[in-house]
Amino acid sequence: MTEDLGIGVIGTGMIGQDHIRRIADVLSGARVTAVADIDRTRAEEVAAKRGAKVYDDAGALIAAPEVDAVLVCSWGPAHIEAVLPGLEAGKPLFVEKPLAVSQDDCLKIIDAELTLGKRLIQVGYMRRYDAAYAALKKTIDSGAIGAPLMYHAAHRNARVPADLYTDDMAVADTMVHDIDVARFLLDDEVARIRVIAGKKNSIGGRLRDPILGVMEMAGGAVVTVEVSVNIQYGYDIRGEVSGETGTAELAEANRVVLKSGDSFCGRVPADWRERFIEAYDKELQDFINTAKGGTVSGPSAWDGYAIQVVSDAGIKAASSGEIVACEMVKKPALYT
Ligand code: NAD
Ligand code: ISE
Repeated sequence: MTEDLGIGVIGTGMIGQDHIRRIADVLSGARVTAVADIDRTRAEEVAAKRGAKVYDDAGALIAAPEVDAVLVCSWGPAHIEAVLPGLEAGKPLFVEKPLAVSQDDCLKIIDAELTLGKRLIQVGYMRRYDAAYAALKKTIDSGAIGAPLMYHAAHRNARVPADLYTDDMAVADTMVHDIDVARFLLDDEVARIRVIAGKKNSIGGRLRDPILGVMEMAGGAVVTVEVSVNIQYGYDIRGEVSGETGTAELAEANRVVLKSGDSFCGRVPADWRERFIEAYDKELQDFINTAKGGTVSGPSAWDGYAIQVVSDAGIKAASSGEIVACEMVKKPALYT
């Protein structure tokens, strides 16, 4: 395809609008031709700025002739109602995390892709496109620290909406990114998970915050992930791998270190949009480029499924205090 890819966006909330902005103002090779949202007024406002058509539901948008590819940016539980019809129509889909909210639905998506015999789904686990994580992966793969033995991560949000954010979301909405990164950096699947909630941050009200996820990978490496969602000072994402002969860690996210008086300091990003702005740009440019060729790359439906298994186990582990096994179906060859 030489002309611009026509993209239909389902869900025009926070991230839907951010992705529409980047397609229109930053990226190349695509334009937003259609939008749909259960909040029709919101969809119309967004469409008016971009000259896009408005559709009443996912199905109508997917069927529209000006839609070559679809971005699914609605709430997680609504993803499945867009993804299955999208696959049936044979249109490439960029699906924001989570792929779906149950393992059964993830497996239905995998089955539909297997029937097509090619990948049409890229899931929005954008950290794989972040320059710092890519450099960390390259360092591990180079052998510079020997075999990786442990990965320690911290995922700290400045704050979350007290009325909307739940204990389960600390795993299903937030820790899922670190689960993806652990699998990506260590090239392995999570075998077991335990979640510990210790002393509570009084700022979080009823929330169990922070929590610590402790995972054992199939090959034996150990992963720890701190999730704090009311840390106040900013959006702080950390990761360090200990290997047999050395360690490698993400550098600070800021580009400038200010030294003045007897101190030095740098900016902490406000939220994920600031911290991962370039990663979001890269993941969507990759989607546009590959979708034009009729298939996609990046985080796959398998990744979405494997993360869902660990997320479900993590939620169970958090409420029971037990170590919970992460049992997955056999990985189909399409995803190897
Ligand atoms: P949001 O609430 O701001 O927006 C969601 C939009 O989807 C709303 O406008 C809502 O009306 C619409 N919607 C809900 N159900 C719908 C349906 N059935 N059909 C059409 N529209 C529907 O939420 P958000 O923060 O933009 O999150 C959206 C998705 O993006 C979620 O899956 C979330 O996990 C994901 N997300 C990913 C990242 C990331 O870092 N990759 C960051 C934030 C959010
Ligand atoms: C949000 O949904 C995201 O995906 C962000 O990347 C994450 O940092 C945040 O905790 C989630 O709520």
